[in-house]
Amino acid sequence: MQQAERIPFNLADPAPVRHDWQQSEAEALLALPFIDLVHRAQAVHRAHFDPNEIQISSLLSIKTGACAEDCAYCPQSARYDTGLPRQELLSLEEVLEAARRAKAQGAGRFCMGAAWRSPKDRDLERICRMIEGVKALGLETCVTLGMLTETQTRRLKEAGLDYYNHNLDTSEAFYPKIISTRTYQDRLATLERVRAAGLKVCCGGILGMGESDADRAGLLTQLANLPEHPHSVPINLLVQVQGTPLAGTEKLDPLVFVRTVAAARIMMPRSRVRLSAGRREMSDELQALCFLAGANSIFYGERLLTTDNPEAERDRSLFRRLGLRMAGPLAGD
Ligand code: SAM
Ligand code: DTB
Ligand code: SF4
Repeated sequence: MQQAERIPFNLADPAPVRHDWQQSEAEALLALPFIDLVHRAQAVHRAHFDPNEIQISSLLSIKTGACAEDCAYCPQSARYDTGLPRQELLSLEEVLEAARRAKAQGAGRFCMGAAWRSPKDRDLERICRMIEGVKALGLETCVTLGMLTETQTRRLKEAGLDYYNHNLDTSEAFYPKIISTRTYQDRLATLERVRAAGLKVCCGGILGMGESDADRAGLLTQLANLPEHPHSVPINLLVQVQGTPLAGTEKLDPLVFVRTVAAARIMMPRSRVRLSAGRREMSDELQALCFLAGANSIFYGERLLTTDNPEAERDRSLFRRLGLRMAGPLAGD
């Protein structure tokens, strides 16, 4: 607690952008009295954003299941029997049809996810056509395809891609308990190639995997100390899927989830902090607390990649009750 009190906090300049966060500072932030923490986060939020505006992204799984990786949370790994039907790479027309529907529902960004360790060059060219087509509809584009080479990041940039999603998922210390088939350093190397190609980075993690406060602080410290803060920071709550090793993990205290959102807002003041997977399990009140703590983006639409998201009508009603507005298409960040 004492350490957090020493973290400079000036209401007149609440949100300095820093890249030199210490793990101990992040831990101290997470341990602040809840009201102090949320107040700080809301002050930071208001210094950079309209607090009543939420950015809206829609997700589509363009290649589903049969993934070679062993991510312990993921229903798409070929190593776990989750009963998920596999689906090869969708056609361009199928993707554009889904993007048109997302736009009609109010999405500003369309995110396409593929269950790959890394894309083959032949597949990447098909993805480039999808990016061009989605952009032509007037949507921002995001893809998440696994690890990339330098040439691949360049091809994606040339195709007009706006964002690349590649999560660190958790702290470096906890990571080996979750994934063994690729390293934390592999992830950092892909993120560096994405940044160097001039793509915007979308990078965050998952909470509720049995990690500790120190792990949550470690994840936020890694994210905030990247050469540039990620433009978008998805904070996912683990969606527990039967058949994955993490099914049955003890549920995270929802207030710890809110605390982590608040600390993310304080440590990455200009980033879009996205309340991502797991909203279906959250009450309206918990989501409202997350928005108060500085979350200002959601995934919208009935489906995430392979699991359910809240019904669009439930979200519209929540937004009405909270007086929140959806940021228009191309509002970006
Ligand atoms: N295969 C690529 C990769 O992993 O880099 C891209 C798709 S992968 C499904 C994208 C992200 O979704 C993962 O990094 C993870 O953070 C998130 N995710 C996957 N399964 C999840 C689950 N059950 N609950 C919460 N987040 C999940
Ligand atoms: C992110 O951080 N969360 C999204 C998106 N990036 C690709 C994925 C959530 C997946 C949840 C489990 C599923 O639906 O398969
Ligand atoms: Fe494969 Fe991505 Fe799932 Fe890991 S998170 S198993 S890489 S689809």
